[in-house]
Amino acid sequence: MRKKNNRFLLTIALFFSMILLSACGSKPARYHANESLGKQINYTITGIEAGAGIMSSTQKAMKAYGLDKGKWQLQTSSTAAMTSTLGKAIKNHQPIVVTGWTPHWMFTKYNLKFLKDPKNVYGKAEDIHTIVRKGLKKDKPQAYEMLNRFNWRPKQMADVMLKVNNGEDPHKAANDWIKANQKQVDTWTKGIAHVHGQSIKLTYVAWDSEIASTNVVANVLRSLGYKVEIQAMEVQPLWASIATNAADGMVSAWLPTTQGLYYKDYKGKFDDLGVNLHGAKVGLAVPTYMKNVNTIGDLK
Ligand code: PBE
Repeated sequence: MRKKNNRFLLTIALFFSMILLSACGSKPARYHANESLGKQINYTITGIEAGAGIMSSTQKAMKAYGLDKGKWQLQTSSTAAMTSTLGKAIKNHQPIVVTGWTPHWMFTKYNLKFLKDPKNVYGKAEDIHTIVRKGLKKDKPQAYEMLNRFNWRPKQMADVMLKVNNGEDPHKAANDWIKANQKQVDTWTKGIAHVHGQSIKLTYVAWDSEIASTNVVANVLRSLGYKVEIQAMEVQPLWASIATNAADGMVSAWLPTTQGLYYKDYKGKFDDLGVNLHGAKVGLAVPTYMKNVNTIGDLK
């Protein structure tokens, strides 16, 4: 009798815990064009690493468009977590707002749109600059000259990024790209004398765009005879590494808006070699199926 009773209780307990589990594990609802978006996404913008320029720009945008008053929040995470959350949301046709930028494979892989930014908080088109330490020109003139000439187009950077995203080793993806674009690469090195094992250090942030550009540049410097070390770090230390001469250069400066604060902070302590990629873009992005959300003001 007692045994039977126990078994009965156990069955009941199991039954309720299953209900509880399925309730907790239930997916958020699909996007509803005619309901308040804020409610649907818990008033949350899915962001990336804390130090990223796009995060401070987004804080500014939230103020400018009145999203700070009350419930809206910008969630700090990582680029990998953001793209994975984005991928899952799209698979389930759910609403999501992310900090987005191009060049990046997220715009190749998913149907996304930038939200219009009539107040121009994120700036229009962004450029990526090459920044080197003071004194590099004198100490390593050949490397300086190559870094000074380095420039490519968004589509080219995206090609390398997509390969890396598909699992190819960045060093190899960079070399494949160099082989396929040898003519262009030759214009970066033409007439520059080879060195013999001089070392040089480039720093970068491990964003896909910067992994692509840094590996390409590192391999080209290697072809000139340099022993190249590349080191990944957070954004603020990246700028500090150049300003304090701990590293020789970097090709990852998104300007004038995105990393403008760091540029201002360290001004006078680095050499700006100018634009290596023209026409990058930064902002808030949503899947294209979010038909009624087209400008940042629509989030309110
Ligand atoms: N990003 C990608 C960076 C620059 C490269 C847009 C995430 C940022 O500082 O926000």
